[in-house]
Amino acid sequence: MTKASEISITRKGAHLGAEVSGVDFSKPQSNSNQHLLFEALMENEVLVFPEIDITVEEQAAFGRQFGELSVHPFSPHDAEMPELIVLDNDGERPPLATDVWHSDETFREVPPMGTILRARIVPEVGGDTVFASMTSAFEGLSDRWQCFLTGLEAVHDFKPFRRLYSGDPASRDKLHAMEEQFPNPVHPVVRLHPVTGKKVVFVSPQFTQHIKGMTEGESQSILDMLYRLIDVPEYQFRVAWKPGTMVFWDNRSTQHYAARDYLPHRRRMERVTLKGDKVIGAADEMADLVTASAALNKKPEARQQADISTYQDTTS
Ligand SMILES: O=C(O)CCC(=O)C(=O)O
Ligand SMILES: [Fe+2]
Repeated sequence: MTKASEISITRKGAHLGAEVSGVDFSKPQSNSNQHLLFEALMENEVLVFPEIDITVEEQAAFGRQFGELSVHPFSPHDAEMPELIVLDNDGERPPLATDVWHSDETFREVPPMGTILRARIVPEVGGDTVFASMTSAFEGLSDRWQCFLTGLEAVHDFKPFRRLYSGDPASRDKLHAMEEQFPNPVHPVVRLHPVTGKKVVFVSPQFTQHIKGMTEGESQSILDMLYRLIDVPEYQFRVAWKPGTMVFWDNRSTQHYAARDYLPHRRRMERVTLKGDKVIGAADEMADLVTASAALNKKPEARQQADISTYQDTTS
């Protein structure tokens, strides 16, 4: 257990997941508490704050201390606070597709860095959310698979949200507009975590369409093999929500699945999402090393220029 000032962090899952207590959400976190929580998120990938009594404004203010909040382009959002997503489901209003493994919004060129979700109304049984460490999934692969996957790229798509625009011509026009606004991004299959430097499997059944440069059969076989890793119980951590439980997850290193086993009962969750950074592939890191080492073999005046451009490439 880590303790600093009044905050304590207790690891709960073997590969990911920790419980955090002692955070005062009624005021901004001190620099040292912010640092402690951020480090805890990087180390544990999923932080659970059990049964806290805060408003959505306090939840949003807490999130803003770790980055800018984003507005989801498809999910209906709150009129007063567009960064807030309310997931209020029951038998009449079932969830759209949160019971498919995913990292949030990888249909964006720059997907979120993290998500903060808080339970308001929970069913008596069911409605758990399962998280998987994609860092552990990568680490569990053999060297041969790790090498083979590094450098592959996959096309992502806002697949489940397409069904919101079925039907009349006006909806189809809107869909085309969304396709123009959110063209399918290409992300590395193995992502380099921008903070920890760890490698992460970054494909999901929810948003990944195909692996580039392969036949459909080849792409699907590899994706199926990678999706099976998400199902490995050892890589998972399960959250059983109580009213007030809040979870902050690192969206770059984990995936999640919201069990749909509580319908027709009601479950209401409130979410804010933090903007992320451009996805860097593990192969890009290797390419940078190759560029840097090539630069060292150049004549001195050329070396200086090459060093500067290498630096700019990695920080832009
Ligand atoms: O309802 C949940 O537990 C998770 C829903 C979800 O996928 C999300 O908020 O990103
Ligand atoms: Fe999600």
